[in-house]
Amino acid sequence: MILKDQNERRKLVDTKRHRKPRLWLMVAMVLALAVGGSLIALAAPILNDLTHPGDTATINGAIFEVFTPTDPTGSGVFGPFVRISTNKAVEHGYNTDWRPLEFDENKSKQFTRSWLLSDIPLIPVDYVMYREFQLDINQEKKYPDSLLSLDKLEIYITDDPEIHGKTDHTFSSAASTLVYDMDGGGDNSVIMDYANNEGSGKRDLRVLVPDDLFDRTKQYVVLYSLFGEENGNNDGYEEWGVALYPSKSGIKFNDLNGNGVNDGEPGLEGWTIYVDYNDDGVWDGDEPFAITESDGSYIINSVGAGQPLDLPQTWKVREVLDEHPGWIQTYPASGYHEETFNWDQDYTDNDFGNRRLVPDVDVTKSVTPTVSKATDTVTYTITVTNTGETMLYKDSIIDTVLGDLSGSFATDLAAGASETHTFD
Ligand SMILES: [Ca+2]
Ligand SMILES: [Ca+2]
Ligand SMILES: [Ca+2]
Ligand SMILES: [Ca+2]
Repeated sequence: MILKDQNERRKLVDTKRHRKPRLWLMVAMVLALAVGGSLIALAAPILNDLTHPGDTATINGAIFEVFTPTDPTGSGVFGPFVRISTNKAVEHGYNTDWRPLEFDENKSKQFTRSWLLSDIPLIPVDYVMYREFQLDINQEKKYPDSLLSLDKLEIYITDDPEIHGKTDHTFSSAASTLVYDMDGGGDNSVIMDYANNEGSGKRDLRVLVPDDLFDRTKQYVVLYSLFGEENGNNDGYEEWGVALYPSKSGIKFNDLNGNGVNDGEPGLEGWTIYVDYNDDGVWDGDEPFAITESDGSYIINSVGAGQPLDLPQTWKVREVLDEHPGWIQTYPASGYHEETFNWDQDYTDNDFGNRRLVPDVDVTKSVTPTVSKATDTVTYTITVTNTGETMLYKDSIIDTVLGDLSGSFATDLAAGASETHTFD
């Protein structure tokens, strides 16, 4: 009973403790309204309260989410690319290979370095692709010191891994393009609480930036962030990076001879292959996928992204067959590949074979009586049989004597079925 009481009390304390930032948000909103009605442009930033598990905010098109993964920390799971570590209340920095570093970044190449766009995970949300960035914060445990604000987040692309000379929204050393700015649609801050996922390496926030903002001809991503203007930085570093998700790849082949084996047959382009997280046989909007290339190859990156589960996990990989009527799958025999996915692994040779069903038709015509004179009435019998493997869709049925008979026949004729009509 005592234990229960303690738990109850802790819950109460937690509830109380977490209520405060919500009030702040309301105050900020009231302030914003008040300022909006006056002529003085003294706008405080919009405070986005992301202090509770499950909190999300969409800021200038990017999705910010409180993130409390349970995976183990360290290499092989998380790839850091900029660590900001000072004891200053306000701290900032960006990733580059250039030394000396300009702001408050950790100088180790293990933690602050250039990062390829191709190594930023691509994940779907409602079938739209986003680039996923993750943030690990470290603060004092005790509220309100556990709170930290993220006040600036700017993401650039460039071809220079040693870019430097940061000024207002640009760099002096090399060309760059601003892809995303958290303050681009108005001044915003995100308030986070370290207590949600305590510990170094335990990430606290993930940010999803629409992939179509990124110019894929540029190689490197540069992420600049600033913390502590609203809720000051204290104990411990802040670090941005990416989860090292597993990938899945294979070839989709046109199994021309239908033997379920790839005999060097041509690839099939434009087919969707996906990881069926919920095993319902349907490609859902949050399930990672790839479209096969002209040679039939595909690679699904970021398997496991968006899932609250730690890896390893076992999931089935399927193709979307119903986007291709008239085709059947010949490989794998089960209809899917089943794979146990673990961090930072590439799973290959998950091939799919398909064959186009062969269409064929047979039409017969007979007449009674077989011998007649000009004034006799004769009856013609016409039979259409689907002798192919796939459904037939009627275009037209025209007889040289009887004319257009299309209206007498049904629109569809299943494989193996036949339809007979008589005409006088
Ligand atoms: Ca801001
Ligand atoms: Ca800190
Ligand atoms: Ca074959
Ligand atoms: Ca599914």
